[in-house]
Formats: sequence, structure tokens, C-alpha cells
Amino acid sequence: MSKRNRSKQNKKMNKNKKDVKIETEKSSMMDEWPEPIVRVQSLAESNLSTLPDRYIKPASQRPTMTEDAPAATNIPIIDLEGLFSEDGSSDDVIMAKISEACREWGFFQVVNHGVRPELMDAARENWREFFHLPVNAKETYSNSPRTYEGYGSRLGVEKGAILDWSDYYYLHHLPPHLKDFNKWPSSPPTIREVIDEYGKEVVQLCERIMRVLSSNLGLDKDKFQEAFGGKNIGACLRVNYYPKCPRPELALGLSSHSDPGGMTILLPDDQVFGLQVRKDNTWITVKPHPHAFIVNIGDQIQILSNSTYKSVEHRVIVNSERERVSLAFFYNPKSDIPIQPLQELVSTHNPPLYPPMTFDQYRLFIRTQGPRGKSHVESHVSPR
Ligand SMILES: O=C(O)CCC(=O)C(=O)O
Repeated sequence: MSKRNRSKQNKKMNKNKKDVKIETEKSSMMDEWPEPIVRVQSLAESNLSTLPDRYIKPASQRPTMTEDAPAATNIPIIDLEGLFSEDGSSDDVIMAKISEACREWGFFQVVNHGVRPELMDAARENWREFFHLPVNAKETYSNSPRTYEGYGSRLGVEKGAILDWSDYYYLHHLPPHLKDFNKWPSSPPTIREVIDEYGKEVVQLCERIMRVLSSNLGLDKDKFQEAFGGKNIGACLRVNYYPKCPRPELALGLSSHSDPGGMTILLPDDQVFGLQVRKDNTWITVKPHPHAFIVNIGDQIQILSNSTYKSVEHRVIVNSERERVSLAFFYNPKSDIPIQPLQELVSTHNPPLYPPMTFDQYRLFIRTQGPRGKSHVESHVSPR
């Protein structure tokens, strides 16, 4: 072998070794949290008069506090009654409202969405009861950053990161082989059954909305679903528990982020506001409407639509008076298929903005870095 070729081969081997080392480091980082986990609920219940430094956000990220949720602006509320009739026709007015909300807001509330109101209440109240169990009962389910399944108190594995004021529970509903009742809480006794039923009804709602998103772009109504992997999509639930916070003006319940997946169906707390959506550089506090869901477009739909639909930054503020419980149901593509702008939506004048990437690769960002505004989807744009 010539000297030049040997040198080339050595460089390649060294690069491979370096790649393996980085991958191994990344992989072991995912086995455990970088610091001992402290449950935010335990801190809140210990009657703190100050906020531990780990939860004090830099001044630029702190919320502007108001006494009440501002009443003037709210995200669009869309009534889905009659969206699809028996004969397969759809209502153009509702379709147009959804189209505008997806392009302008990335967020909207839906009523008459087909999920039973009593099931929504039961789901939220079962989870509230779960979070009220003694801490030890919940520790059985404590999670790791490898899968995030179970009871958790942080997103991201960066050592020394400033944390959010919340605990959560994360579980898989779909695909069926990831749905493992043993990883779901067994108490309160009705929780598994209620959450299973709730997940099934919410998936049906997601399937309907996916058809609208597709049709509204002039595509076959099943196009988005097919691009997500047909019936093999992923669906998971994160239940957020935001305890009372002694200094809410210094903290966030959940830092600003856009959702990495396809679409999120959020069941907010019906009594306590907290969700804020970024619109034209202003944070708008969402006023929950009784038995409405909040739908938001995630990064994968933004990518599929080549940015016609927007995934929008949002965050959660906390307060010193009342705890808050919300259920975020994530509807995601099959995790190992490449997602990229649909061919029908790109042209020489409108080139694809994003290179293909699987959702497994994509979600590693939030799993390692934690919530960071829209930086991930923005850094994913194809180089020009
Ligand atoms: O609690 C909320 O209202 C929002 C939760 C959220 O954005 C999330 O879980 O990704």
C-alpha cells in the first residue's frame, strides 16, 4: 500500500474510532440522569419560602406575570360538529378555519371533537389522583433518559441545566408492541382502563384531523397518514404535573419549545391556566374552553408540509396558588421512516426545506438537550 493510501486509511480508522467513542458516550449518557432526581412536588410540599437556584430562569426567559389570563386574545376555537358527514363530504367552512389556524397560529382549540367529555374529566382526575399518591408509590415507575417511560422530573441530560418546575409521567399507547401496561401506573385502580380508552378516542380524533390537514393542501385525504407510516404510527402521552411554586415570576413549568412530533392533542387543566403560545413575538396565555382540546402542529407536520403549516413555540407558566395538571397526547410518525417534505408540495420554485430524517433521530435532540424554543427545527433546514 502506498504511503498516501496508508495515511488515508489511518485517518479513516481514527475517524471511525472517534465516531464510536462519541456514540458510546452518547449512549451511556442516556442510561441515567446526570444528577440525582429531585421531585418538584416534594420541593413544593416542603414549604419553601425561596426557589432553589436550579429552577431560576435567566431574566430573558422569565414570564411576565399578570393577575389574570388576558381575556382579549385567545387562540382560535373551532367547532368540529359536522366536519365529516355520513356521505363522506366535508364542511368547507370548518376546513377553511382549520387551514387558517394551521398556517397562522399552529394552535387551535376544538369543541365537539368526538371524545366524550366524561372520559376527558375521568382521565385528568385519575392522573391528579396518581400525582397525589405518596412519593414512594410513584418512585416504582421512575424513568431514565433512554426511553423516558414512567415518572420523571426533567427533560434533557445536560449536567447543571436550569430545570422546569414540573414532574411528569410518560407512556406509550402505540405502536401496540410498545404499549406495556406494566409501565403504566396501577393506582388509582381505574387509571389503566380510563387511559386506554382515552387514548383510543384521541387517536380517532387525530386521524380525522390528519385527513383535514392533507385535504386542505389539495392532497389525497390519506396522504399525511401514509407519510407517517399508515397504521404504524406512534402515539404517547405525557401527563404534566405543575405544583404550586413559591416564586412563579422566576420559574417556568415547561420551557419554551415546539413539539418534535406530528401533532399534539392537549387536555389542559380546566381550572388553572398556564399554557402560553408565542404569536408575533408576544406570549399569549390560552384561556381553556370547557371540554375543548388544544391542538397544536408539531415539527414533523411542519416538515411534511414544507413549512406551510407551522409548529409554534409554547411554554407553561406556574403560580403560587394552585397546582395544574395537563395531558399532552403526541401523535407521531412511525419512528424509523424518513420524514421529509411531500413531493407534491415541492418544486424548483419551492424547494424542500428539510432533509429526510427519522423521528427516532429527530427526537434525540429534545431528549438530550431539553426544550429549546424552535432551535431544533430551525437548525434542521437544508443548507442552501
Ligand atoms: O401543560 C401544558 O399546557 C402544555 C404542555 C406541553 O406543552 C407539553 O407537554 O409539551
